[in-house]
Amino acid sequence: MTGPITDANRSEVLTRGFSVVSDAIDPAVALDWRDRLVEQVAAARTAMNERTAIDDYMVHNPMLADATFYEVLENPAVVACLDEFLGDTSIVYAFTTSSMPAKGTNYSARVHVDCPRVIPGYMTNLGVIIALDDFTDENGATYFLPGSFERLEAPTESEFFASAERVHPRRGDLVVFNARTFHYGGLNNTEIDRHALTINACRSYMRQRFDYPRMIGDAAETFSPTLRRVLGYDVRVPASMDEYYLPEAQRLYKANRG
Ligand SMILES: O=C(O)CCC(=O)C(=O)O
Repeated sequence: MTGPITDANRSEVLTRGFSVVSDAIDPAVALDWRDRLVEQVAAARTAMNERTAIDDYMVHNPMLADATFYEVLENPAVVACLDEFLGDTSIVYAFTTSSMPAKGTNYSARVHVDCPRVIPGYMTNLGVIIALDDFTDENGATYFLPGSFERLEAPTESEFFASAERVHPRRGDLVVFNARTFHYGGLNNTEIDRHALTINACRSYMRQRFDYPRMIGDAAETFSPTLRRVLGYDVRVPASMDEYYLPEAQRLYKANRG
């Protein structure tokens, strides 16, 4: 196993549902991603309409408008988390950022999970929050309810807040969590927006929120094998018998993908 994940991280994710992986991304790189995200949030807000308003301060698929964000999806520390908890064939279900506006919050400010199913003893989805700012109680550090990932019923707000803990990653740290863990985005009481990138990863045989191979198309010809894997290029489904009988090297759903 490469990457900054420690035994403590592993054990916390498996028993409590979440953990902060420290020093995962070079803070200078995270700062560059932050600057780029600020531009995307501004552009998304300018283009906002009735249907997209629910996602205010949360940008879907930032790599489509700025290819730099593909780096996030193949970052070794991020991929190490996916490999660790979902196996080395796992893929990205969604790549959606989360910014807490100054003196405000976003759609994540509700008791919620990022995965609809519970299979006891088996994680289907992993959340990775990449902190682009230091999270503090003042700027909206996320709340998590320890050990809640096998509950079927959502806790009430009062039950949630009685036992929830806040996470305080620094810029470049990751918050890694079983996506079934109940959590809540905080309120930013400062004058400065707090930014983060969020990835939800799933098992190789599950469907993604977006059909990335169809969305991205031939541009992926030059992508690394890791980037192609996480985007789902190795688990595409044939649309004709010719595609089904393609030679091994060109197979759409590669062998041993789960
Ligand atoms: O940005 C945050 O603090 C929370 C994000 C969140 O709740 C989510 O991605 O589901």
